[in-house]
Amino acid sequence: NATPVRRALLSVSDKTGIVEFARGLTEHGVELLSTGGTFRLLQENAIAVKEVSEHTGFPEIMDGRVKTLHPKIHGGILARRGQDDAVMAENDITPIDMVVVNLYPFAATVAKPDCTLEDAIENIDIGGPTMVRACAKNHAYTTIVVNSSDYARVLGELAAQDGHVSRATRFDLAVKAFEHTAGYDGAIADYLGRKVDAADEVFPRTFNLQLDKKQDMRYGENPHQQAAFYIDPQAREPSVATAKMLQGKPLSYNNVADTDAAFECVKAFSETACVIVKHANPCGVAIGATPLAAYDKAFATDPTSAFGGIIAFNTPLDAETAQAIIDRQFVEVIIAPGVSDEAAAIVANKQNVRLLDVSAHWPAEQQPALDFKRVNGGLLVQERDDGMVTRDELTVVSQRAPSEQELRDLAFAWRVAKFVKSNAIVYAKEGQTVGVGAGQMSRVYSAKIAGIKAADEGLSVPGSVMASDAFFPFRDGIDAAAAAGITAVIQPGGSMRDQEVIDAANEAGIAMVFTGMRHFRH
Ligand code: 93A
Repeated sequence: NATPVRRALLSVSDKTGIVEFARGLTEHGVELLSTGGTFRLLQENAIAVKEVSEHTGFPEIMDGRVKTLHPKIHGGILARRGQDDAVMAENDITPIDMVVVNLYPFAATVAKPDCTLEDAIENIDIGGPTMVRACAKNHAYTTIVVNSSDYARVLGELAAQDGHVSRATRFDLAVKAFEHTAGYDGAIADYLGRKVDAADEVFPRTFNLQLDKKQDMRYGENPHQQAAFYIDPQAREPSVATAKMLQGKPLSYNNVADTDAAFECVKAFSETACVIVKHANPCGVAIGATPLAAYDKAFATDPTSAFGGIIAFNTPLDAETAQAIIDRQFVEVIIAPGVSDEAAAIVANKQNVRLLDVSAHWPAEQQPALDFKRVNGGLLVQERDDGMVTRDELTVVSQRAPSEQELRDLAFAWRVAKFVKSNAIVYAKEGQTVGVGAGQMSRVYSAKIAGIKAADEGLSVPGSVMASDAFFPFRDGIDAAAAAGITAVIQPGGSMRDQEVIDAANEAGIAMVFTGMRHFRH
């Protein structure tokens, strides 16, 4: 095992807890070296400390750009104890057994709206990461501490192990140290990458995703695939990533994916709404006067698929709704912005149900976000589909204009269609999905499926409206809708054969509006 910690170098930007930690170190007989600001703080607190410049015999120069970059520092950190002793003695290098460093606050600096390129550059720490990496590399002999949350653990070990830090802890801290510097360089590359040709390049040249592991999973999409869930540590929007789990088995891979689909969809509504998702698609969506009314209607769309589904609300879960769900169906996940105590107690009768509360981040404030799609060997990156047309942006293209009720249903169906996998067809009536056709390779089949589902569940299609996530390439989709009794259609328009499609609508007395915006979702 390594020698006891005799000398430590402390150089921190974030000075949280450093005084107490330094004092603790001196109580174990550790000699302290420190840089300008850290040195002064320790001195003010009557802690025995020596300035790095005194140790090296070389002053801190260039406004601090060169303070610890010296062979007496790096030799002291990197020396292999036993093996390099002679060369150390020859060059008057004494060992440094512990390095306590956190870096210039680059991310916080560039997050400030008035940050200039010069500010950013000055906040690129060079000496800090150099020491961190040197010390982490030499963890067989040395201890690197980059996070104030580890101070107590280190002092605890010194106390328990007669001034030593265990090999396991030194190794663990070294891993954390490299994670720290990797994240740091990632943030710099990200920031500078965005500056390059910023005028015509929206996306940076390289992507550095720093994600923190939230949980390991028993398995992935299938039992033979291992999996874990990583989240963006900056995420503030209410989501499956920021949700608080109130009860239930750990979320599975498919649970997370489906909960995301359900909750992102229900967030799109300003009215009280409920979304039930199965296999990444909404199988029932409804708005209602109460959460229970919305749930009843959403469930009625497709009770068969709702079995084992994920249920999302955009209002707190109340007792009557919780009771209705538990009495009626097998449910994997319920997610809502708040859960009443009574509702929580009711769900507690089914311990396997995963109950997620997103109220900590509610109301939903949409942040600009990116979407990623993996392809073999790469990643497709795009802005999230945050587009949504308003009523005034709709163009009536049919002879008959939609009625007020039809317009409301068209707006509702359009909102749902955005969250259904393409080709997406949604039949809706009075704030309720009547049939959903998802993920078909041809639009006309999605339309047929929406109709079949409605018929199978005993819902009558006549009088419903239809939304299509992209334009109809041919009139057959409209003909099928007309045969089913659809009275109004919302779609982006923009097909070569738009006129043929409009003619089909007019022949059937269908009102049709164009959105001018499509919502593919694959
Ligand atoms: O400007 S630096 O890249 N040059 C250095 O030689 C150096 N050594 C330590 N920045 C350097 N540091 C950083 O100074 C540390 O990483 C730490 O964040 C900060 C502590 O400075 P002070 O003790 O003066 O507050």
